[in-house]
Amino acid sequence: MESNKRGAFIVFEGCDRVGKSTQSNQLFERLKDKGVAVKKINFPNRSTIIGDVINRFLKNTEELSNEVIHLLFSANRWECISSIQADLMAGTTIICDRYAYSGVVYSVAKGLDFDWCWAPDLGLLKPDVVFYLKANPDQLASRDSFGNERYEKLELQRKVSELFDHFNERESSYWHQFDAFETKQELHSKISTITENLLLQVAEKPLERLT
Ligand code: NYM
Ligand code: MG
Repeated sequence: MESNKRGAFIVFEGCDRVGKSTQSNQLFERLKDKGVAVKKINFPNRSTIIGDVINRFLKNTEELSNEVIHLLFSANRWECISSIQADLMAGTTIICDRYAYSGVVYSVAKGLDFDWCWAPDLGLLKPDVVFYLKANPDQLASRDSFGNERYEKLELQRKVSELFDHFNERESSYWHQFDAFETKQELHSKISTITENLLLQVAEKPLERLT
């Protein structure tokens, strides 16, 4: 029987190595254990043709201009959006590691214009909630070393962090900021409480678009 209650669209955002994957996986496991229909996805989605180009760019085996890679990251969301919408409308909750906000902050950190960067993502589905894990990148660097991917550099992460703060203020009605240095368990418990309340309300909330 098809559920008439849509799923929730949940996004995790934050700098590299801040713990998004850990927290999104824990939330996914918890909802699954509770019998909630849930899927975990992430952007970039490296499994598509566009995602493969993005992957090569991130691994430094492909050079692309700032504008071109920006538009590919956005296109990578657009190519997945109809399947995300279908899942949500069928009652499946989506937990998404990074979304359009990452798209904007990494490109603006490299020097592109904010409005130009936001434009290609206009009209994508708007998340019901964004969990923003915040940490000072200088502290993150001492906690754990960055990997070899493009962007995993302290100077850039400092800019990225400021730009996420800007989004957190601008989109404050559905963003929740957390201190990434709280224990995994504390974070998980706060995030779960907000999610469980959201799941009760989501039936009455129409899906919106990014504006
Ligand atoms: N990234 C991710 C962007 O620059 N633009 C985007 O639109 C998205 C979704 O990709 N350093 C960057 C941020 C990360 C990198 O993501 C790979 P992850 O979550 O570290 O695998
Ligand atoms: Mg990363």
